Amino acid sequence: MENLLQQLELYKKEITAETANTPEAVEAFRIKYLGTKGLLKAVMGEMKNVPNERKKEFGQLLNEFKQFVELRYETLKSQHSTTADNNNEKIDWSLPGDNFTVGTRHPLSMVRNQIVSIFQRLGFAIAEGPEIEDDWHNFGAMNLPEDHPARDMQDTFYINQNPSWLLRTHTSSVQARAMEKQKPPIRVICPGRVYRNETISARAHCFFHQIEGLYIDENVSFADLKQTLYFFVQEFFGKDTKVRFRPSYFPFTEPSAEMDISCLICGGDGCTVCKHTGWVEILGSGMVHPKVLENFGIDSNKYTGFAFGMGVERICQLKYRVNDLRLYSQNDVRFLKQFTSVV
Ligand code: 2NL
Repeated sequence: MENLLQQLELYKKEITAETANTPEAVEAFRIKYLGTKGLLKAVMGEMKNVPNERKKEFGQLLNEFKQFVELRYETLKSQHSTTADNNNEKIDWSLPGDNFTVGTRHPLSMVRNQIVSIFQRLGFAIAEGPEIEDDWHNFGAMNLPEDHPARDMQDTFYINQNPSWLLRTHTSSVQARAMEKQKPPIRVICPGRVYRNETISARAHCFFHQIEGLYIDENVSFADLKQTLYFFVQEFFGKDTKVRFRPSYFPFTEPSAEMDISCLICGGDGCTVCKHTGWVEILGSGMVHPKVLENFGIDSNKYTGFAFGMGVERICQLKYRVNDLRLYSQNDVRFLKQFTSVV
């Protein structure tokens, strides 16, 4: 028994001499002395060899030894551990928390939401569709002939694995699907991303955002088209904004017209944005071509309709004077945080 006492003293010296100065060494210390196969377990096991009359005395000694080892371990751990809660470092729980920043809506989303909600107030319902389309919904149904240049590989992204699929080049494909599903009256507004095979520059991008509208019913006239788009301009750009329509051409509408608004920047006096004309183009429109209606089994003698399409980037550029299309998709926070979102 005196042997064991001596042994304990030697162990204490050894343990005091231990200098674990990395978190790994502290863990090795724990395993060596406090682990399930460690020294403390072995020493405690000696209790069974202690005669009954000395059990109390040895029990106390071994307990002290245990506390000694555990204290040494805690000391080493607090000196060399990596985790904050093991440090003796005091935490002031009353300090105010870190602020977290709330993001803002993307300028294109804000402008899209504003435009869409104006048309919703006129009774247009939002319609969406796939970005990967087939030739029929994107081109064929829209009265684009087989040899139309827009169908060219140079202008449209076709899917390699199956070239009868493509990335939609306008959101007209969504309206095509609406005409397929519904009978007139149809009144839909279709916001979405569209793709064109363009070299990326300040003025062109391989994808952009469009909003197209379609209204088909009995007795829908060109006057309805003009009044609807005029209302939109007054709501979006303000009551002082003037509009003008110029004849144009699209394969899917006849007659077709482009709409200009009086230049927001110079008020019509002439500046670089309006190229000194006082007017800027904002959308294309027209009466839905009878062939397009008949493609969906809509009787073009009974029903007429108007349609229009605008580029969200273009409208956003006019509203916020963004002069480089690439800014919209670079996700530079210095750009994005300049727009405080309300919608
Ligand atoms: C533009 C011109 C336009 C349409 C889009 C359309 C859709 C159907 C039927 C007929 Cl389903 N037309 N859409 C019509 C005229 C112009 O977009 O410059 N967009 C950026």
